[in-house]
Amino acid sequence: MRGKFALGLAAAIFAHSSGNAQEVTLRAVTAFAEKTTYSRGFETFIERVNADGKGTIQINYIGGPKAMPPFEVGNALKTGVVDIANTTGAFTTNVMPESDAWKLTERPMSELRKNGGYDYMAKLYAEKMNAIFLARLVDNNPFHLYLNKPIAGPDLTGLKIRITPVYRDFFQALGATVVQTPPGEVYTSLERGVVDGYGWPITGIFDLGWHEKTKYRVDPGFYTAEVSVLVNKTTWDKLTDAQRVVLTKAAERGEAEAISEFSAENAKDTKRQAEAGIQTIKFEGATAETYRAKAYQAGWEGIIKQSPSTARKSGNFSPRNNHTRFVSGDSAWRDYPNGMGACWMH
Ligand code: 173
Repeated sequence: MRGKFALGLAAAIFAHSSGNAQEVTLRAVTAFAEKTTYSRGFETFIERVNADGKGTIQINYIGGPKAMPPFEVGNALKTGVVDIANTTGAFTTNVMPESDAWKLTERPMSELRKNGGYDYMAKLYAEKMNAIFLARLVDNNPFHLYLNKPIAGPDLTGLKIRITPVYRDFFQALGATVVQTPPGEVYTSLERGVVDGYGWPITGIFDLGWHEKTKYRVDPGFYTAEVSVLVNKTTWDKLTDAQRVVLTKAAERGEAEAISEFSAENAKDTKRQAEAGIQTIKFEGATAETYRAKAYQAGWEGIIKQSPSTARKSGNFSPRNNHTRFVSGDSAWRDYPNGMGACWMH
C-alpha cells in the first residue's frame, strides 16, 4: 500500500508532460545571461536534447540571472529546485568550495577524463552538491585582468577590482582592493567608477557592453575558465537508461567541441578588443612568468584555505612542478600513487 502510494507520487512529479509517462521534462537554468558567450554552449546542448529526446526527455529552459541570481544556482541544483544547470565553479563555492579549483587545471578535459582528475571531481560533486558533473562546455579559455587605469607592472595597490572567487586571492596578492559582483553588475560598477577594473575571460566582454567602459587588458592571461552542465543527482538516478543516453550524447558532443570553439572565439575577441580601442598592457619575460606563477600560487593557497579541514599542502606551489598536493583522504586532490593529483593539474 505504502509502496504503491510512493510510486504513484513519483510518477506524478516526474512525468509531468502531456500525459506521456515515458517522457520527462527537466527544469534548467543558466548562471550567465541568456544568449551570451557562456550560455551559448548550454543552449546548443538543450536544443540537441530536445531534438533527440522527443518522447523521451525534454528540457524546459527557464532562463538566466533574471530567473535566478548566479550565486544561488548551486544550491538550487543541490536541493532540486532545478534539475539541470549551466554554471561555473566560482559561482558554487557556497555549496562546494573546491568547485572553484577547475580554474587551476592545465590539461584539457579529454585528458582529465582519462587520468582520474574528472572522476575525483565528479565524486566530490556527487557528495557535496548532489550533482552529476555532466559536461564541461568551456575549456581552453584564459582569464584576464581588465583595467581603466594604466599600471606599469604587476602591482594593483590602490585599485578597486571587481572579482568573483576566481580572482580573489590573486588580485589581493597583487595589492588590489576587491569587490565581488555577479556579471550583471559589472557594467554599472564600471560606469559609476565603483571599480577600476575587473576579472573576466578573454571572450565575452562585448555581450553586456563592457568594452564601452574598458581601456586596457593585461596580458598574459592566467588560469582557464570552466563552465559546465550539472544535473541534480536525485533526478539523474530516476532517469531511464534511454533518457540518460540522450543527455550524455549531447554532453559528450558539447564537451568535445569546446577546445576548438574557444580557440576560434579567443582569437576573434582578442582582435575585436583591439579594434574597439582596448589597449594591451603586456608583461613580458620574467615579469610575465612571475605574474602567472603568482596567480597559481595564490590560487592554490586559496583553494586549500577554503578546504582547511581536509586539505594539506606539501612541497611548494609552483604550477610547473609536482609538489602541489592535497594529501588527506577526502579533499579535492590526493597524492595518487602515480602522482595523479599533481599530474592532472599540471
Ligand atoms: O568573472 C566571472 O564572473 C567568473 O567567475 C567567470 C567564470 C567563468 C566564465 C566567465 C566568468
